[in-house]
Amino acid sequence: MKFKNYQLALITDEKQRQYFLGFHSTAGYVILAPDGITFVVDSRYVSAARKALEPKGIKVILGVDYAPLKAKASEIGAKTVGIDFGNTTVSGLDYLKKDTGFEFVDISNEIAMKMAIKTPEEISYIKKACQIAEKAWLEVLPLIREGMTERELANELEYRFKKYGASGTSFDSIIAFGKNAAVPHHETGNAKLKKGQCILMDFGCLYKGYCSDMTRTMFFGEPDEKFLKAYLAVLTAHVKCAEGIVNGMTGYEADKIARDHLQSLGYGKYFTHSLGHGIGVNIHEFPGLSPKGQAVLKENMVFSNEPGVYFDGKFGIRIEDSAYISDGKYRPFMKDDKSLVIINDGKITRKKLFR
Ligand SMILES: [Mn+2]
Repeated sequence: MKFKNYQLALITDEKQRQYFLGFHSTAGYVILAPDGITFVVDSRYVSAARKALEPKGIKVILGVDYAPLKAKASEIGAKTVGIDFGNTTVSGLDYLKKDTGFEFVDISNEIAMKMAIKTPEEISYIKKACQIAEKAWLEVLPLIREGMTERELANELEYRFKKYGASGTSFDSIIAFGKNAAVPHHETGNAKLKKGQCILMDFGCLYKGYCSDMTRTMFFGEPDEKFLKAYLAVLTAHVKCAEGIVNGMTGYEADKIARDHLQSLGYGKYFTHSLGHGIGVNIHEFPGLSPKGQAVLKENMVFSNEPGVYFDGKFGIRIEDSAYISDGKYRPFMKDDKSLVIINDGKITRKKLFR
């Protein structure tokens, strides 16, 4: 971190602690100083933290208050401390000011920018999280049966995440059958799968604290023309983004590739969310690929490409890969070609709609 108008940074957010330390805890705080990193944590974590972090040169202090922060500040003569206002509560900041007497400045943008550019190690973790998610998804396809509930399908998937080395899900899996798929963030429930319904699965897992994010829309039974046309539109929007997103483009320009394409096919008003979001220790982070996305996409940024169309009361389609920019170009972490999966009478077929 470059220190501008502050001399120390205080990191309190759980995911940001994970990012700066490479160590997970539900408590504690991190002090970033020009001469190194300090982690202050209670007795539940201190011995594990020392073992994991001291070999990396991170100092670990047993503590439950801000005394170590005050000591560090007086050691280097710091009066101004940077903190992320985006995840600091009003009461928390108030307490900090009174307790320490320091001045606090917002460093949310600097942190988001730093976290957006991934190291090779971070990319390898996200890649692994994507590989596990994709493998689990391919494995559950033969288990899909008429009458199965959304939750049952979610369970089959999530069990395999852990089986293949993930620590858990990166967010609550969204499994939506039929008209439930028209709600982009449907809450997975007890709906039973019927013939003639689409199956939308939006899921991801966590590997060494890093997220994957993937969505596939399949069909159970025989899809009609309306579904096939819409699927092809979303798939071509996805592929156009994969081919068109390059280093130096803004999030707005990336989103516009999909938006313009869907608009030209008459689906503009059914694409009701943004194209994508950054992915890291958080499932949603900087940069946004949206009509408001002013951020510039850069080498080693990781993000989702997830165009979708939603027809209220009928069905919804979303196709999502996690990807990153390398050598100036878009590189997906998923290997699947996204040809439509049709499950009919216990048989799985892949329908190539173009090329
Ligand atoms: Mn996503």
